[in-house]
Amino acid sequence: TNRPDGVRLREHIATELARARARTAVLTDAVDDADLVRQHSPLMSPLVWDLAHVGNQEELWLVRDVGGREPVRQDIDDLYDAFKQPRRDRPALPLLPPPEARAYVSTVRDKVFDLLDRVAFTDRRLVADGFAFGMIVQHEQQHDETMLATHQLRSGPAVLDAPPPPEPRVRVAGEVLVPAGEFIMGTDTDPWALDNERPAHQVYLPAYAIDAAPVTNGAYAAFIAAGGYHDPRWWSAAGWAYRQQAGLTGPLHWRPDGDGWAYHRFGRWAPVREDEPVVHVSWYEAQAYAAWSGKRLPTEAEWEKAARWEPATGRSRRYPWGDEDPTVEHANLGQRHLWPAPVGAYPAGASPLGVHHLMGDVWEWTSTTFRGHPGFVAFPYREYSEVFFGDDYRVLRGGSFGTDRAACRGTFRNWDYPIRRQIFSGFRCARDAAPGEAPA
Ligand code: AVJ
Ligand code: FE
Repeated sequence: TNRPDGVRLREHIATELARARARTAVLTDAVDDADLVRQHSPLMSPLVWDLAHVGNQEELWLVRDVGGREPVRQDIDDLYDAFKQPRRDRPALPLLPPPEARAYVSTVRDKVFDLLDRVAFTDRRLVADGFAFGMIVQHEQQHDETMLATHQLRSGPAVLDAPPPPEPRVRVAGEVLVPAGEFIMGTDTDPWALDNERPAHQVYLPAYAIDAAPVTNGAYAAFIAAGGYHDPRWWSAAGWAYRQQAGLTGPLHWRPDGDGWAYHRFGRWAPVREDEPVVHVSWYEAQAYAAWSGKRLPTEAEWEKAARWEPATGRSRRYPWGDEDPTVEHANLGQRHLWPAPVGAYPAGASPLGVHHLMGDVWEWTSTTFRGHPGFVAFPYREYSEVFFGDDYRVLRGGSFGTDRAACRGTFRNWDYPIRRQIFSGFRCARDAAPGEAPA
């Protein structure tokens, strides 16, 4: 393995910790203190809870566990335990007020930088390759994405700004045929991969076709116009019940606008652009669209093979374009832009078979329920992923415009309830290949 030496690893960790904290600051300094303690939706925490929770997890795992240091604030552990405090109840808790929350996270961070200077990256699994630090970087970035979704639900004038995503550079349409065969799913070697991405294992898939791009707003609007939200034929029983009870008529944050639709994003209304991937749809809506179009959602394995399988060698890559970390040329990630890029904007991010927009833009729903890969071992704690295994959650892949590159790769797995749509979720469709079907 090309394990970086201690100095380079320390520098890398310091950079990633600082990058995450700068983003947390953007998200929490953009609004005033009254806004930080407010709950913008019962689905979300007040932003000030996310802030102190990020610091508390950093204290638990790095200061106390890796460092063996004295607690900074043991008295607040329960308040910031996501399992003890349901989201809807968090605003009523005696939370640290914003100035104290900021002071707390910065005290913890100072101790972590002190620890980082001294820690030995031994073979102890928690510290080998800087894993615990990488886990905490990813944790903060994941909460930053959650806070970005909270901003999207917030009412009031816009407070976040970013340049628009790039324009299309190539035409991308139709499907890509993936031949039958084995591929390696998951990883044993990515140093900061989380427990649910491990171990690497061989999976055989029959031939299938997968969309070259995520389903666009234009295609999704055609489903709405064709009466898709009023025809139970396309919906699962649970999906139809949810559609009826919630009164769904289109993606969250859309409203009719003349002949078309407008999309509310971070405090501003904009016309829905036809060539952008649709975002803010639930798994149930994605499944209904797929059925209406004569297809289905891809399985998680189908998504990963399309994203990682290298036909020339049979090996699996870290990303669709290769093993190098994402750059701005590859994918719309990291809150660099505040909405999905139009299809064809990232030709450098395509897979060898020509599948585009797999990383970034929108999280993609798959048909798969969240479970451990064969040989899964919970690490370092059952509560990161194992307690969510079962039939309740569906897996999402690929990351959105709000996902940082530290928390996104070809093996990275996200999960949520099939009714959820406040997340930056979209999808693409797939189908079984016809017998003898050859690439178009
Ligand atoms: C992997 C995005 C589902 O936000 O619930 C954050 C990540 N775990 N804190 C979540 C997570 C603990 C998790 N998701
Ligand atoms: Fe968390």
